[in-house]
Amino acid sequence: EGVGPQEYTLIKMKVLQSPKALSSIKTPIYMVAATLRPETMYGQTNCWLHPDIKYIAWQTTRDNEVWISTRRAARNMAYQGFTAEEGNIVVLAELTGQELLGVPLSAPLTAHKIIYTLPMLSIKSDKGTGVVTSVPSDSPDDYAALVDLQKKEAFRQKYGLKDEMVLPYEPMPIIEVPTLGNLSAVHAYDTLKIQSQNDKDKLAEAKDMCYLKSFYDGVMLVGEFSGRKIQDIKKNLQNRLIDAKDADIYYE
Ligand code: A2H
Repeated sequence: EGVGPQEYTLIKMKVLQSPKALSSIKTPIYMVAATLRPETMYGQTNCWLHPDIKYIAWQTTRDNEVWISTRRAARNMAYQGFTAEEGNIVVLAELTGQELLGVPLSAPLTAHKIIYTLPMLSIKSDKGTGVVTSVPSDSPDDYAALVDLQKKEAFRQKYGLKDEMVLPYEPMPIIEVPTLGNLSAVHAYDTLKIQSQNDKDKLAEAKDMCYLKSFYDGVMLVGEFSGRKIQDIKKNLQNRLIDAKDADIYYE
């Protein structure tokens, strides 16, 4: 990790139907995912939460919206102008990721009208917001976790997920990466014969294979910046998302 603070793009994913624990909240609720790759949002297929991590729903000053993140991230955001009183979070509910699974969301740029919150076991509680947006075409971690859920009915059942929340969602080609093709994460997963999201060493290798190459040589295949290099359009795309109130910037 570098010396300075890390800048994340916060992607806002609107809760379309509140889980019971949040039914008293009448203002719009968003899951906020921290990403380094806003240009991949065209390929979102779901949102990851860790079943055992605690999340809070808290009041922001952004159009009265309620956001869901870890308490740690909310505390940081309270010093970045997201709350009425600096340093103070107004907590409306606290719940585990498990209680928030299977929730339908609407997310920016993806072709899917509805995506669902699903469990991922490698999420860290001390990074970003604890909410991760899933782009299985370009992230080996995301692809491995999605395949695990698709292959194992028992895994879906354990978390009370319906098949239609998981099975129809396949990686979509959004970025062409030289030598890795248009589904770079799938290519790496297959080449390295990764078995599951627990295959830590091979997943680290897969990420080495994909990330730098995608960032420096990747070319957009979809959307407004189709045909352009990722590194040239990343900031533009981030600004578009922010202007549309679909995203914000968060530092930690
Ligand atoms: B990235 P860094 Cl397509 N636990 O977004 C585990 N992983 C987390 C996390 C947490 N608490 N918070 C964020 N992340 C993921 C997209 C993406 C990402 C693609 C390709 C690479 C990539 C879609 N998932 O990250 O440790 C998020 O996944 C490459 C590292 O701060 C976030 O960006 O460097 C990235 O890890 C932040 O990781």
